[in-house]
Amino acid sequence: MDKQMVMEWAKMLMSYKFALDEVSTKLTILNEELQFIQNYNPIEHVKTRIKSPEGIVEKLQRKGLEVSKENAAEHIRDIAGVRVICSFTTDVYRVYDMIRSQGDVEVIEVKDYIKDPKPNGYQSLHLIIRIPIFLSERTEHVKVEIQIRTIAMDFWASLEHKIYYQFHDDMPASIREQLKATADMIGMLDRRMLVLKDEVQKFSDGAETVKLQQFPM
Ligand code: 0O2
Repeated sequence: MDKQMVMEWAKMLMSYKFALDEVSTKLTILNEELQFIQNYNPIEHVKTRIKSPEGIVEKLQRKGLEVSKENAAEHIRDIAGVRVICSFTTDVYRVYDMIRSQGDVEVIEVKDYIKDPKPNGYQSLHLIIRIPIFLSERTEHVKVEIQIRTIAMDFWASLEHKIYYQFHDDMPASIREQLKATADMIGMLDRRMLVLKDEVQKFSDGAETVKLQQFPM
């Protein structure tokens, strides 16, 4: 890359960084508002990352595309990535609903790997959104990939990612099978946790009624 090209790529990546800042702020506002009005926050934590120039070049080459800024912007949709970690599966869809109902967010694609897990067991809800960022002399519309999943799904995906990088496409069948079995356990764990949450909720609703009976308004 010559100096001019490096400058152009740096400028492009800056726009993605601003898009990540915007999405992070949106998520923080939603979480803090729900904490305030319902004493409940659906988001455990948020991680953001910008794909490295090397990662972008590698993905363009893998897709058989010429390495250019234009191709990157058009074909690589996860240059800006946000990972939202929730406690429960219901929170995942709640966060999705809140994101898609924002006026300046355009949802381009949804892949629901929770409803239909990948053959290896991977579960997560993936969105590609486009949001405007307002610069000094123009407005740009930038794509951001958002992965929303539970703590349990994230635990599995992080470990699977490390194991995958050790073997790439040569993963021994026994390891693949064990990973799939653990992914099924993760699904079961999330369903059990949801049942438990509903039961706990019933207890706190009951406690609330008792409190109201003791202190009539
Ligand atoms: P990294 O290093 O996390 O960025 P596309 O990006 O749309 O061209 P694809 O595969 O159709 O390609 O997109 P998809 O299915 O939405 O998955 C994109 C990202 O989801 C991956 O990015 C991973 O972060 C994550 N992901 C998808 N499948 C798996 C999986 O089986 N295991 C784990 N651990 N993560 C997965 P990258 O660019 O591959 O990697």
